[in-house]
Amino acid sequence: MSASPASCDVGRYQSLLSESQFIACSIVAELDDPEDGFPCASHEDIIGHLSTYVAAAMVSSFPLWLHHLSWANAFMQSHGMSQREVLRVFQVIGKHIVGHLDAHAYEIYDRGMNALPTLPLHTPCTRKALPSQEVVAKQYLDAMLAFDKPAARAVLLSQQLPLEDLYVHVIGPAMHRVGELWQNAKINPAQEHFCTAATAEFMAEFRAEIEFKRDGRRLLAAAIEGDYHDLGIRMVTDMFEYHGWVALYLGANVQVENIVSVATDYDADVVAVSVTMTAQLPHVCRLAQALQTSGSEAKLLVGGQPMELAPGLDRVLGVHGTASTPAAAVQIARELLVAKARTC
Ligand code: B12
Repeated sequence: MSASPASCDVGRYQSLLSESQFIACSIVAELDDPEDGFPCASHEDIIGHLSTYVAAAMVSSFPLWLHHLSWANAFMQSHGMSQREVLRVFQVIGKHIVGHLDAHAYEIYDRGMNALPTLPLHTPCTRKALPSQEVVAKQYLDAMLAFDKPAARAVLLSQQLPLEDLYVHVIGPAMHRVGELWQNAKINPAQEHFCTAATAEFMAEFRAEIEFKRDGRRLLAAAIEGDYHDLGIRMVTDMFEYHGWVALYLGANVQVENIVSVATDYDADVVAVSVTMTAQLPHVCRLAQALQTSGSEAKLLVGGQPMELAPGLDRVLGVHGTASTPAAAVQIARELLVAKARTC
């Protein structure tokens, strides 16, 4: 099983990417016009919209762009902007980028603009606990939002669930719900930070219980450059270790060049990379290309939110496989290695 060559073309958007700081300044200046009386949009926010748009266009994915617009619409309105103001932000962005895009890329932007006024303000969380675990996930969430760490820990321990179930059906849905509450301004960032920190601590505690029966297969795991979300890839790594793999875990925001050099030096069988923010997809594309030219024989698995939102993205990015749960990731890795052994 070999990866198809990437069909994402990072170079095509280079002018937009390299000039995005400058373009964002012009957009912020236009939105900030005092005569307009319009609330200020931050430079950081505009860069976020621009880089997400470029990434979605680069992989020709309207669903990824629509998802971002939907997220931004809900986020901006729950933080005090009107629908008219949200529309204006994206109109001004469109005006400043149109000269940098070909017709196909601009069509994706334009379709999004047409859809924007019709997007629902509440997009329910897609990551649901199994009905049997819903109560547990809710109890865990409530304890964490109340900053009650002992109660949250007790909820997790009370069920004696297998690690995969605990991760996928309790902790995962609870963290996705934390994101939804933050997005809709229902909790403050400190609560979100506490939930993440406490969850990471619990996961470290459970990991210490894993009985290692190592069989020599080697995993290298990281969250891609620019991406600070690392709980998901930590779960994936734990599951590989649970199944006997030796894992080298590099954490969040790891530069493409470093992933490639460690994959070669460490002689990884599989490189597992997480991407949560669509804006970081160009780095995944660069990684797939760099790994291929490095001579490393490692298979590249990529997972995370955009991979779930846009089926087939693994082929566009030129990676070997994707999965939405840790156990499925281990299974795919096994299959990739079996297929590799057959072709050797
Ligand atoms: C905690 C959190 C943070 C923390 C992360 C800390 C950490 N150490 O991870 C911090 C505060 C740093 C953060 C920052 C930001 N965040 Co944040 N964050 C979250 C939150 C609430 C939880 C993430 C999480 O742990 N999820 C639980 C894990 C288990 O789920 P998962 O990642 O989906 O992983 C599963 C699968 O995808 C899969 N998987 C994952 N990786 C891999 C890899 C492989 C190889 C495979 C096979 C499978 C696989 O397996 C996992 C288990 O099933 C999410 C909400 C959400 N929907 O996830 C928002 C969320 C992702 N963040 C969001 C945003 C906007 C941001 C910021 C831009 C906010 C800001 N303005 O600063 C920044 C971006 C920073 C960056 N550049 O990365 C948005 C993204 C919106 C969008 N447009 O998509 C979300 C969705 C919140 C929301 N609803 O608005 N965030």
